[in-house]
Amino acid sequence: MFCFQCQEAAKNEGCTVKGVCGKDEEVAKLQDALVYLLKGTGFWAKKARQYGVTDEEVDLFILEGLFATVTNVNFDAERFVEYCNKAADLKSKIRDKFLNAYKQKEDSDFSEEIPREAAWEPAKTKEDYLAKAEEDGVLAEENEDIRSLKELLIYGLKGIAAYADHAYVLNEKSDNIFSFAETALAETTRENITSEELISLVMQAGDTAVKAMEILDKANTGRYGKQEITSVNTSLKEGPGILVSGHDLLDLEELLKQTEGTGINIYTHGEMLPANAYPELKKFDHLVGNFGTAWYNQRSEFEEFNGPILFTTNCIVPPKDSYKDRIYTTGLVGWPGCKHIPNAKTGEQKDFSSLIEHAKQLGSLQPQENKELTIGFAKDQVMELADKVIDAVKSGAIKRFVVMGGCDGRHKSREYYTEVAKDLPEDTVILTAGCAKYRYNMLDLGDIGGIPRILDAGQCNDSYSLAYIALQLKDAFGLDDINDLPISYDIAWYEQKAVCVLLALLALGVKGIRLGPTVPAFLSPNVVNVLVENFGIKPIEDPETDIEAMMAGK
Ligand code: FSO
Ligand code: SF4
Repeated sequence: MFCFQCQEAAKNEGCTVKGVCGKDEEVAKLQDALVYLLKGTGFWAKKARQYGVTDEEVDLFILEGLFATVTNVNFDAERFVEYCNKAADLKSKIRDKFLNAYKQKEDSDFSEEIPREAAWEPAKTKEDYLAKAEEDGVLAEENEDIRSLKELLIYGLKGIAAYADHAYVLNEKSDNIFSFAETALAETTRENITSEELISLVMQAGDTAVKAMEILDKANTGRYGKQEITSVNTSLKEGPGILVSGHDLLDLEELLKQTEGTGINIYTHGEMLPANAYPELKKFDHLVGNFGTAWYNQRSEFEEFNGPILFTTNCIVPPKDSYKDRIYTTGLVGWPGCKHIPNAKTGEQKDFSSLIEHAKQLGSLQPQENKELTIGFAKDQVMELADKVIDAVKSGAIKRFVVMGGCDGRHKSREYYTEVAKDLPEDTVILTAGCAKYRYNMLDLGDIGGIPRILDAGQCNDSYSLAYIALQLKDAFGLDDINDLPISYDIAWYEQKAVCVLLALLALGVKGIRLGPTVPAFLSPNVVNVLVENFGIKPIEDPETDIEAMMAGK
């Protein structure tokens, strides 16, 4: 196998025998085969669009297929065989629609050369998919820079797909996103594509990432209201409980409805924490708080939580036998041997009854001493404080904002982010989103004139809020350039949604981002140079050096 899509790629080069995440060779190859089929599907879907033909089943499956291959989402080989089969069927479906439309319009059969991804007719067996991945995996592209740019594009697209899929289940969609995903996939099949063309596509991916986060924000706030400043309980209470992880607010909402009046308490974990700040979710009294921290701590935290655990999206890590029977997956998540709750029919809710029965059987959790965490500083809430924030900047009470959003992860080097948070001068405010916050959100950093020194906007997709706040401040201060604001970016990345967020920030014109804890293994030295020269991206150094530089606006 070969995979280098996340920050924890072995030796910061690539996983070759087994993934650090737990992905085995078979699943890695099936994921490669799926992406290969999606590229072929994208080729035909792009052609069809040129003839006015679209197919929403195809558009949606492209998002779902890409999302399923994000790090830590799905480890179940059988599910990937099913996804590959579906991709092959939909590829044929959209191809046939295009061929018909072409013939009708051109009065002849389509006879142009087609790329191998579009031409492949799999035998629809696991063996065939594995053989294809062996012959045509990531390393099949020999030019290191082209490979690097293609993968940067595909990984950004995986993040876009995840956010667009979350929006879709909440009835928000964008044809521009479908169309861009198909174009980008199709373009990666071109043998003669140049670096310049790929860089242009990567920039367009950044614009599309902004759009994806924007529609997801609209979907979330439209259905659940604007996040409110909320003090969240972070300890266990008497009574049975279910822990909900991942990012899918609709799954959480349906589970809350189905557990109302049962005596079962619902807790969030990891990236589900911000759910506690949405009025239409916090109105459920039995949403009692958040338990645990970032995704990689689940192997110890889930042992402590004696109830069922529902994974709605990433990040699942290899479960221990001590709690494996309490793990339930849903949506695109999968782990072999763990119970999976299937999608509902259109217009119906998912059936969580097995999970609910399991919680009742397991009985009460072990109560703990209460601790609180303050969240809910997404764009609308911060804008309500805008006057206060602007005054504090003008008076010099706030010298600088430091955006420390992104992901948390296993590496010890991520202690850097705790140290930076602790050592930043007291006239700084940290803006955060994503699971990166768990490195410092329990620190008591106080406030500046009532403005907390850590403002948590929510999930990683709520980085949109952080960009929005920056753009509003730019206008409020009458500046021409977002980079003239007293804001530094010290971003932590782990998986492909963070790649999407990074591309979004670049598309918004943000320069001088620090990216850590390591520079992505999939970026070739030449591609790193392009990012350094055009956007001033830099690696992190030590906390002291970086704090000094950031305070000097560098
Ligand atoms: Fe991070 Fe990833 Fe969002 Fe996590 S982008 S690692 S649990 O998925 O979620 O902040
Ligand atoms: Fe390795 Fe990351 Fe790929 Fe998993 S997703 S196999 S840890 S590079």
